[in-house]
Amino acid sequence: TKLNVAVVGATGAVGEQIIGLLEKRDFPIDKLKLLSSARSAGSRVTFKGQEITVEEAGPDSFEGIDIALFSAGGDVSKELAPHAVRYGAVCIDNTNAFRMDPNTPLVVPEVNESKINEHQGVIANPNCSTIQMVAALKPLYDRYGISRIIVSTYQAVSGAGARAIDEMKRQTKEVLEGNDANPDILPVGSLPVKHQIAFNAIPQIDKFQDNGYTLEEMKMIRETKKILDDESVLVTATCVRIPVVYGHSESVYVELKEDYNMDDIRSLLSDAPGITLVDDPANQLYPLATDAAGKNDVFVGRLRRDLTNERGLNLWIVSDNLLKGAAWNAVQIAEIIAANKSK
Ligand code: 11C
Repeated sequence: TKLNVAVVGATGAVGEQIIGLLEKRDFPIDKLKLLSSARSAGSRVTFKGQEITVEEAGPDSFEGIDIALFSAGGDVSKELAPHAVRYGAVCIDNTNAFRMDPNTPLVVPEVNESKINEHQGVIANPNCSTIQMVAALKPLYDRYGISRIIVSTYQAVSGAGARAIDEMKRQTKEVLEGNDANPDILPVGSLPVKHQIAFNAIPQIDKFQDNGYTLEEMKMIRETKKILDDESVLVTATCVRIPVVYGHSESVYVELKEDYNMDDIRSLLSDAPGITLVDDPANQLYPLATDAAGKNDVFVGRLRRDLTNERGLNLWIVSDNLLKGAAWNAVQIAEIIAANKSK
């Protein structure tokens, strides 16, 4: 069966990757509809050798659409996803709009694929930094149980959108030429205070919440529990923006519920779908953002038993935030829906 697919936010950093993956994966598409804000409407995108004109998204853009992939910001999803559902489409939403809604499955196929079937029109794609962490930890969770996770992230600027990439490049040039960086976008476009990202590390991603954590940190905490379907897992996070273009890196301390064997951990990770183990310190091999960029997998390395806790394990988890962290996870879900429809 061939499906009619809509991409909302088609000209954004994630939208572009979604379109690229639909082509690369030869997704069974009958008609591809590309939608955006009024600002980007009218631009042309090439898909399988054909030019498609991007149209302005509105409540009536979804007639005949089977699957709608949203990545145009939470407000757009909140406004338009209900209309897409009204027209009978299944929405795969990349934003924060519906993730914690009890009626919306929050899906990472390697972790909880079966939740896809429980959707009531919308399936939420988790936050990028959450996806790569839970995908890597799932095999350990299944085998040993997890009592606690302490994560610190080193996140790429592309997570803040295409404009943030340009901003980092511009600032780098300015600073190298001896000028002021003149920060304009990061850490949060809509807040008045801006910080330099070139040659810097900013311990703020998204807005601060009343508890002193940022929204990005709270997303990692809440979404991890929902995806693992286990409120008892203790999670704390510190999220940091660094001057990398593609690929979020994470230092993760995980406390397992049972005594573990390191060789077993290695084979669990080696055998896990979507995970690539890169862990050979003798040859200085470990996951790097520059190697993960452009790839769909989650890369795991620097495995070592914690020196302060026998059941503690430290790892380094890296993945392309626009691919597994967003577009690839969404297209994976779309592929599963497409396969179910043609059964
Ligand atoms: C970042 N994680 O790196 C964010 C981007 O909730 O989907 C993704 C925001 C989201 O800035």
